[in-house]
Amino acid sequence: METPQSTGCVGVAWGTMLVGLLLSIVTINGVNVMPAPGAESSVEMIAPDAAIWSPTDLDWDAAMYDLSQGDYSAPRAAVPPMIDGVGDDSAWAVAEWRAIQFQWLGDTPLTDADFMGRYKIVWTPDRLYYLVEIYDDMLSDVRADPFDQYWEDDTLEVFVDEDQSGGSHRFDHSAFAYHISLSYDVVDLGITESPILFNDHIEVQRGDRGRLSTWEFSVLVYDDSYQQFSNDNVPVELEAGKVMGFALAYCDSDETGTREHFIGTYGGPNALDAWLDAGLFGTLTLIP
Ligand SMILES: [Ca+2]
Ligand SMILES: [Ca+2]
Ligand SMILES: [Ca+2]
Ligand SMILES: [Ca+2]
Repeated sequence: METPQSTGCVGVAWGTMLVGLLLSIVTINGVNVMPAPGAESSVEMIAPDAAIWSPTDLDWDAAMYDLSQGDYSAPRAAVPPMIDGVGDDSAWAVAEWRAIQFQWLGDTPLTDADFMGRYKIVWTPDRLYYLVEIYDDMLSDVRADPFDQYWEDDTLEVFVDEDQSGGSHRFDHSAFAYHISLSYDVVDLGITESPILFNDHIEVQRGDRGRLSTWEFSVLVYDDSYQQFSNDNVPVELEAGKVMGFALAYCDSDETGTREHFIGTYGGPNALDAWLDAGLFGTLTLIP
């Protein structure tokens, strides 16, 4: 990863940019937390406080970039984390950081000033829990419609393949490719080959401190028997030793209103095809 030279130009750019956070924000321990879904997806552009949180402010261990190979061992949470966008829960203390570092898409090399990301995962029998920290110089969501080119706005993608079957999952539920928007809509393609909302699968809150966003969320895990039009789907009960396919990725849109970079938890020449092929995912192992 490159070392940023300056972020000053970004601060200037913000002065001329439409800045509107139409959703109300609450503050927890000094962290701005986006409210739960319910309001319209009306975020047009969110301006982080340029005065704080440059990449060099982050005390992130550079060694983590060498450790991540796209696999993760998630410890069981004795006490489930509170989904509030603040990562101070006891459960997170026992999980290790891994990096979101592989550039899957983008014409220009990624820089630390543009994007950095890391994550932790823990579990309970009921859910997976994720803590994801994203340093992004510009949060951008220019489409209020959650189905309108949802991958072109800033979006966190969560890939889950319950039985690690791999293979195609584009229009079925052999695996899920949840796209979480800045306003908490969760979208994936359904069996009708159209995007649908899966907001009931993921509970999420994001805390923003300057340009550092802490995404904290839980995921209900469904297997490939999931029925899109049924109300009787039952999440899988998780247990130690379970192995799943998983990945995380971030669609980074800044000035252009399109996905300028796409950064994931594993690498490889066909990494970008995660939305088509679950065989590319890393391995998530649940440990006691
Ligand atoms: Ca928390
Ligand atoms: Ca960026
Ligand atoms: Ca599967
Ligand atoms: Ca961005």
